Formats: sequence, C-alpha cells, structure tokens
Amino acid sequence: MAYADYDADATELLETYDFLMKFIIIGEAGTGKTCLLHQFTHNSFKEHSQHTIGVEFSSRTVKLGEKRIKLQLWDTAGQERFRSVTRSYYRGAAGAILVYDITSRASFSKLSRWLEDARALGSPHLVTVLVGNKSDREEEREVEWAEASRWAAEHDVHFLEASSLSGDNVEAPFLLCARSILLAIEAGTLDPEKAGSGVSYGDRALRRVNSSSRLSFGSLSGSRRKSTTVRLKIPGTGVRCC
Ligand SMILES: Nc1nc2c(ncn2[C@@H]2O[C@H](COP(=O)(O)OP(=O)(O)OP(=O)(O)O)[C@@H](O)[C@H]2O)c(=O)[nH]1
Ligand SMILES: [Mg+2]
Repeated sequence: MAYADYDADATELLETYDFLMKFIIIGEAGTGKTCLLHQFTHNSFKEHSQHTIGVEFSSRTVKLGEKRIKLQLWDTAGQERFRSVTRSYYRGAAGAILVYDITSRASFSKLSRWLEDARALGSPHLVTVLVGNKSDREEEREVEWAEASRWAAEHDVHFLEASSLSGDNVEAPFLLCARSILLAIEAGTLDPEKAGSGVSYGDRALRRVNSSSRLSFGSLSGSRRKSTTVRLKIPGTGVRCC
C-alpha cells in the first residue's frame, strides 16, 4: 500500500469509534520513540525530550475510510533497567511500532530482540511497523534504507523512515499499522471479541450491532483532533514516574 494514500487531514477527534486498538512503541533508548509519538498526537516536535521512565500512555482517534479507530498508545522506555516493567505492557498488543535511529547502527542491531519480545507477548496477530527515525540527519546516516528494508522483509514487518523533528512520515506508521489490523478483521483472521486480540469494538460499532445485529459503518462528521497523555507510576522502581 502506498503511504501517499493516507490523508493526514482525515484524522479526527471523534466521540465514538468503531474499534479500539492497543499499540506499543518499542526500541532502543534515544531512538526518538517519545518524540515520534508526541509528533503524532500533538503535531509538534517535543523539545528537550528526556528518557522515558517506565511507560507513558496516550491516545488518538484516527479515521480510515468510514471507520473510526481509537489508538491506545503505550510509549515504553528503551533503557535496559526498565525492560521487565515495559514488557508487562506488551501483553495483548495488536500493533507494534518498532523504532531505530538511522544514525545509530547499534540501535538497528538490537531490533531482533525487541521484535522477539513483542511477538512473544503481544497478540498472536501482532502487526509490526519498523520505523527508521531521524531521517532528517542524512549526513550522519549509519543504516542504509535498503538494508533496513531487507531486514523488514526477512522479518515480515512493514518498514518506512520518518523524522519526528520535521514531521515527515510520522502519521504513516500508525495508520499503516491500524489499516493492516483492520484488514485482518475484515478478512476474518482477527476476531476483536477474542481475549488478547488487542482490539475491541467501540461504542459506535456496538450500537450498530445492537440495532441491526450486523456491523456496518456509515459516515459522521467531526474535525477536531484530541489526544490524551497519562503518566504512570512504576511499581517496584522507587521512581515516581514522569
Ligand atoms: N534530529 C532528530 N532528533 C530526534 C528525532 N527524534 C528524536 N530526536 C532526538 O533524539 C533524542 C531522544 O528522543 P526520545 O524521543 O526521548 O527517545 P526515546 O526513544 O523515547 O528514548 P527512551 O525514552 O529513553 O527510550 C532527543 O534528544 C530528541 O530531541 C528526529 O526525528 N530527528
Ligand atoms: Mg521515550
């Protein structure tokens, strides 16, 4: 699917939604996960971003065709000392945004481990999108696009490069991930009613089920974007989070 198919303006705040999907954002520390998410939810670059302590939660509702999808976004810390805490948030994730830094070969070399963990703990139908972040720093590039693209194909994940700084391609990984999950639902390979699928029906879909005993999706107007961010206290770390 061409990323150009996505229309950023089609992303809206909506009171109701058809599906709720759980996403995790994972990858080495400093790759720009928090900045990527901040750009996606706030449409601006987060200056002076500090290491994430444990996990931070935010959400955004997007529109894909006639369907409204609320994304629950779990931004995890990349630092090793938080690994056991952050892994506990992988459970039942429907989508994973796996981030490396194109100027850091070290962050690329560790991708397999992140992917293994996500596949072991996430939904059996986990959809993963690999993001090579910091594409604005071309002169310092250590990982070529072709190499990352090959890695993605070998590991059966989607791939693109983005810049949280410029905003380039920041929406695409989230929309691509949601769209792949939606296609799996429509194809019948993913059942939102199954525990651990990482997806559930939203109130809009449920209302339609109740009124017609059959799902259908009509159009509804709405134009504001809403995002929420909640910071969490991490038990056992002695740290009051964020
Ligand atoms: N040039 C450039 N810098 C970026 C970009 N995204 C993030 N950064 C910088 O990279 C550093 C780390 O960004 P974060 O978003 O905090 O990294 P993180 O992956 O969340 O790190 P942890 O929370 O420790 O796992 C910060 O100094 C950001 O300003 C980008 O697209 N381009
Ligand atoms: Mg972070």
